[in-house]
Formats: sequence, C-alpha cells, structure tokens
Amino acid sequence: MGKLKESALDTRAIRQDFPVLDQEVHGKRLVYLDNASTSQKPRPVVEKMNEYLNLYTANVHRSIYQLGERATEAYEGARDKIQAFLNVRAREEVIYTSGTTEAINAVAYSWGMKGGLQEGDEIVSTVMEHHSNTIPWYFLQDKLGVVLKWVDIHDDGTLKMEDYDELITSRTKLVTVTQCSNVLGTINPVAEIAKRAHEAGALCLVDAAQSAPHMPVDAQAIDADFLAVSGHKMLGPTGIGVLCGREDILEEMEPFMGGGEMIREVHLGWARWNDLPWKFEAGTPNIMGAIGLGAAVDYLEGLDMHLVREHEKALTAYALERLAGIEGLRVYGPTDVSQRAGVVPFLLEGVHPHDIASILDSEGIAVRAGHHCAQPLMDRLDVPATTRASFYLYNTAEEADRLAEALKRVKEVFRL
Ligand code: C6P
Repeated sequence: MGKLKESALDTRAIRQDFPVLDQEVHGKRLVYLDNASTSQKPRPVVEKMNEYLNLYTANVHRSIYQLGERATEAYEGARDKIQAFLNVRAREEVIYTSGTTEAINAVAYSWGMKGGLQEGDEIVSTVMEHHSNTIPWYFLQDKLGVVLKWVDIHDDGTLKMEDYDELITSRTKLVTVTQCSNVLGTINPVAEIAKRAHEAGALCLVDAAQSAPHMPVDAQAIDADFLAVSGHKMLGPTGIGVLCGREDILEEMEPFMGGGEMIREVHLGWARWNDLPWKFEAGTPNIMGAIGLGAAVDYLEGLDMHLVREHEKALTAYALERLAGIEGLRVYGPTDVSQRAGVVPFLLEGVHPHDIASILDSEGIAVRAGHHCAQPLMDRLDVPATTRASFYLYNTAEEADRLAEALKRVKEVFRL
C-alpha cells in the first residue's frame, strides 16, 4: 500500500516546487485532488510572473523603451514555447485567449456567426462535452437555426464511434469533441474524429482543456482545425489560454473583439485588421498570464509530458484499484487506464456527492462535487451529480490511500 510499482516522476522532488501542497487543512495534511478544476502553480511560474511585475512591467508591442521591449519579448517568447509544446504549425496559429471557454466562443462568433454557418448546417458534438463546448453552439442554434447532433457513449464512458457514421452527413460543417472528458476521464481518439470530419468536408474543433496538462498533445498529428487550451489547468495562471487554428481559416475569419493590437489602421468610418495572431488579440492582453504560461510550459517540458502521462496512468490505476475495494462505491469512466486520464468520478450509495466532498474536506482532501459543468452528461448517466477526484503530476499513491481511507470514514459517518 502507498507505493506505485514504478513511478515515472520523482514526486518528492516535484513537490518541493509547490509550497501550497505543504500545508495542513483542518489539522490534516492537504491532499489536493481537484486538478481538473485548476492546478497548483510551481515556484518557477510564480517567479517568472513576479519577474515581469517587479522588473519590466510595461505594455506590449507599443512601448518604445527597454521595459516595453522586454515585456514584448517575454510575451511573444511564451507564444513560441506554447507553439512548440503543442506542436502547432506556426506561431501565427497560436492566439492568446482567456482560456478554453473564450477560445471556443471565439470560433463560434468569428467563424460560426460571421459566415461560417447558416440555417440547417449541422454540428456534430458529443454527450460528454463541457458547457463551454456546448453553450456557444446553442447560441448558433438559436440565432442561425444550426442543427446540433450528439454522439453517445457506451456504459464504460467511451464514445460510440459508430455514431459518427450516421451523424456526419453532407450537411455537417463542424465536428466538435473534447480530447479528454472532465467528468469521466475518457480519452477520445480525436485524430480519427478529425479525419472523419475532414472526409465529410467539415471542420473539427478539439477541446484540449483536460488533455494538454496531462499528456503529449500534438496539434499537427491530431490535425484539427481548432484546438482550445486553458493555462490554469497546466500549472499556469488563470485568465490565459490559447486558441490554435489553421492559418487559412483564421485569415478568413473576422475578429470578435475590436480595439488595441488587432488594428492595422483606423480612419473615420473604416479600419483594417492586423496580421495573425494579433488580429484576435484586442485590447491590452494578459501579459503576465502569457509569460506565466510560457514558464509553465517550460516546467512541463522539463519533466517530459510522456512521463507525466505515465505517472498519472499508474496513479490512476492504483486509485481505481483502491476505490474498487470500497463496497457501495460506484466509479464511472473507462477501467482501462490507457483510455483514461486521472479523473475519477464516483457515487456512494445513500450519500449526496456534496456531503462526501464536505467530509473529505474535513479530512484535508480537496475534491469537486456537482455536475462539473457537464449537465447533459449527468442526464445521460442519469445522476444529478458526482464527487470527482482528479490527479496531477505531484500527486502520490499515499494520497490515493488517504482518499480511500477517508471514503471509508464517510461510510462510517453515514453508518453504511
Ligand atoms: N473544467 C472542471 O472542473 P476554462 O474555464 O475556460 O478554463 O475551461 C473550461 C473547460 C472546457 N473544457 C473542459 C473539458 C473543461 O474541463 C473545462 C473546465 C473545470 O472540470 C472547471 S468547470
């Protein structure tokens, strides 16, 4: 108990970089298992952001003085790092957004609303999408009369790939899918889905919010037309993320916000837009956030994303095994960890998911309870909510043990 057979990462050394983990909550050592919601930030990320704040705070692209040049260099340098990290074809294809939500909404507005879609066009999505990859398409359904279709899941939480055969038609203009479910942990075959979309002449959008932090993501290998990522789930700060898009499509798209760096020239009554990627970066951007995300990417690359994935796979297998030993506990999602990330949702018969989370908190364990912003999936699973533990690179087998022991305590409290 308490040890992985092989650990791909030296978690003891890694945890030194995360002082937040070294504290007690309700008199117990903190176990942070809400990483699908947001990750903790390592020292180098905090230091890099402090460096910007303390040494070269200035606006980017418009300040003709040394501080401004340093800020611009760091901001644009971070873009290059993110491009390399996700293996995006060109830096012009990496647009800073506030996160995945803004990235997907940008596609809905700048592509869907502004000419990409018309009444009767179809979008093929799945029942496991986060609201951020659902609601923007509802806007188009309501405004334009676009038709939405949903790929279902098997009982084990994997996508019914065969549904695509029927749902993708000549009217399909967009296929949108998450690479990894934030509720079930299911890892979807997004390259194959993008291929099917392209064969039908449709575009493909991949929500990589839950994959980019946890596994190598190769944008060119996936070959989607759009890929959305949030920085705060991958050791970076909140308020920063990226939309990666195919250059020729981005060139055709209209900006969704006006002002600031998205402008080439403005005159009374008319204006011309800047080049990519700045065409979509209106206003003073989140400079500190972008620099922090660049540092997060450096940190992840320093560990090696293959090893991050290996560690989480082993840890998830261990956690699933520990939880399987608790009578009355039902865990959702694939049992095969090669198809699953470190997201573990569960229900304990007779106890509300929020009560479980509260008792776990009293044991020092942070998890999320609720619908996880994926209510259509809750409907599909026929549950109102779940409790969800989600692991990351700094979590250990001892912490999975703590979770299992605390769940036994929940059963005691409820006399189950
Ligand atoms: N999921 C969770 O606890 P933002 O908020 O824009 O950074 O990310 C939105 C988002 C989009 N897609 C997926 C698959 C996600 O998991 C999330 C965020 C968090 O599951 C917060 S609701």
